[in-house]
Amino acid sequence: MAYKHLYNINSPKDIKNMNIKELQELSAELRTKIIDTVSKNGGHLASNLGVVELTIALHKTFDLEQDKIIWDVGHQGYAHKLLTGRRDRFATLRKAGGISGFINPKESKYDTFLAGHSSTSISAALGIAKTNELKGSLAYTISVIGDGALTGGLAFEGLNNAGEGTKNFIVVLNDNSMSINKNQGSIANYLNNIRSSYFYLNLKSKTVDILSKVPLLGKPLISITRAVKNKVKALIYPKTIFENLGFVYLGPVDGNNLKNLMYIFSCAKKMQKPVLVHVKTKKGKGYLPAEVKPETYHNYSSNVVKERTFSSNFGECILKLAQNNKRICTITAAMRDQVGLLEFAKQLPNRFFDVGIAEEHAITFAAGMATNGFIPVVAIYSTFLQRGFDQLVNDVACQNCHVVLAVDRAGFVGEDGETHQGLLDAAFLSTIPNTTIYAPSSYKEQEQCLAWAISGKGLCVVRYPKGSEHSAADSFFEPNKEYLWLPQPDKDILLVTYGRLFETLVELPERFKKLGISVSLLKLIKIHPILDKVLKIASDYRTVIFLEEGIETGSIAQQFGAKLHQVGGKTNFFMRAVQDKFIEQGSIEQQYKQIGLDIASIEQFIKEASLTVIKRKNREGFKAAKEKVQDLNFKGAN
Ligand SMILES: Cc1ncc(C[n+]2csc(CCOP(=O)(O)OP(=O)(O)O)c2C)c(N)n1
Repeated sequence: MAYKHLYNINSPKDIKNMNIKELQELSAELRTKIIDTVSKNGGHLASNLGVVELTIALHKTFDLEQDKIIWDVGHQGYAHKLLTGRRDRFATLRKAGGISGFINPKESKYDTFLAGHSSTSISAALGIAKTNELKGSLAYTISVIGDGALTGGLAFEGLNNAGEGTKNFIVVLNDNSMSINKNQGSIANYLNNIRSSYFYLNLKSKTVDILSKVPLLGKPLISITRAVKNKVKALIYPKTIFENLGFVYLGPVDGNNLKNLMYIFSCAKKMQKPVLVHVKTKKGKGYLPAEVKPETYHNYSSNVVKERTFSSNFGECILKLAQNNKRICTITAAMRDQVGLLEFAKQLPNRFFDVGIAEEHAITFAAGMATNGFIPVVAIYSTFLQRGFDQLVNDVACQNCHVVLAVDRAGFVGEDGETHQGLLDAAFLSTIPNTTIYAPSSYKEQEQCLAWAISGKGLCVVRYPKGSEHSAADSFFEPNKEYLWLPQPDKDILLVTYGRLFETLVELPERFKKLGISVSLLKLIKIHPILDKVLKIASDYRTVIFLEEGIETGSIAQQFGAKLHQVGGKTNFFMRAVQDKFIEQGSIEQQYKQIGLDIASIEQFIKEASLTVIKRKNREGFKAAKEKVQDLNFKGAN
């Protein structure tokens, strides 16, 4: 496609003089660019296609040099990025060092507030609006929130707070009746009811269109008609929940119609009260496969996705377990398909609960079920579980409820970047009393860990990574084992790890054998509490190296090292984990490399640790040992 307009737009001011026809052409160009890029790089295709007109209308109506848009979740910001000076870098979307797949203030002054997790935009926007008032600024603050994100409790905390007379504060409810899957719950039903009055505003804008063409009489007639219509509306429709919360409610309006949108936003600007503009958009708009199956194109992956994954395996295993145990229920917070529960939902619909984007609720809801004799299994991404920490502590663990967590996407997640990494769960979950954590690295282990968790006590966690098992994973499965120890004759070095990192290490013992260094492997499957047996094994080694795909502070590695120290002995302990930082987007391989957990860096790390071993073994001085290692230069190691 030849781009007529897109390459002339370098900042929001560049669309100010464009007419409606040009803006419509621009919509088509933005769609082409988005489809083209996402087909190569992956990304949130359907959500972005749905908001193209909405983005243009916001950019056209507001002055983004002072007004601020806060995008909820921030997954729908591609058109916004393309219109705010990032067009030429857009090909790097979701790549290491490139443009983030989410709104990110590090990238642009027009990205006001970092997002990735849902339902935060109203609170954040309100913080800005209130402090604008303190500053005496008349700038507008606009939160754009989806109907899915609106099911998150935090959104209502924000609405509750905002309704009290905040000026120049606009919430745009981007309603496409979809979360990732069909939106669930009473809020979805409620919005559906409002939507059935959809013809009303359409009619109104058509009337405005027609009347405005009548010479002289047109404008006065419009205002009379409006007054009558408002009266009629008040008679027919009860107040919306938003009006009851103190907002002026405008809508619903066709959110893929630029004229309608620009008209309604210009109305919203005139109100001296907080306004909620309800726009109805089509998810996937302009790309038929995404319009028909928006859930498939919600977060499209350009990588070949294997059929069997830890998520799908979880779904199969939990379905089998639940078919034999009527007390098992599953819970998801709006991620049914992604966590592998589609089949469960079909087969056992009464024991499947999609609670919407409501992770805190999901956990306390599970605790309630547990107190009533059921076994709830909450399937949740590691990153979103962070939302439920207090609920895990107080509602689950403190009263020792038996709740199972199936923690998906534990570890690096790749292209979704820093807001979606699953790097904290092992650390924070292991601080909670009455908690057991398993970290399977193969499908068979996952099945076994789930069975243990179901028959366990207290908070039982099974955490597993994004994607599929390692091709060698299956061969290391040993039934009923909570750890796997692959010893070498000499107790020089013990590599300890858990999860998918293990299988990448299995060739190292052979390589080091050639160098005269014995490297044994220990894989933890039960990672918390740390087993005494395992500590006993480790304490016999001269050097223990713990490798962990998680944050270092509070890590299992740190705890392991501390316990090893308590046990006594002369073991040298080293660890490598993610140090105090957020890991940006890239491929999972690049993220391993960044942290020094790729195989070459691990070899180097062992090499450095080997200095100590060689020094002890040969009773040589440090310098001589170092020379020896350099001399070896790991010939044949690659
Ligand atoms: C706290 C949290 N839970 C889950 C998600 C995963 N997630 C990303 S987008 C999305 C659906 C959002 O639906 P909606 O707000 O209606 O936006 P749409 O994609 O339909 O435009 C979900 C569940 C998330 N980002 N944050």
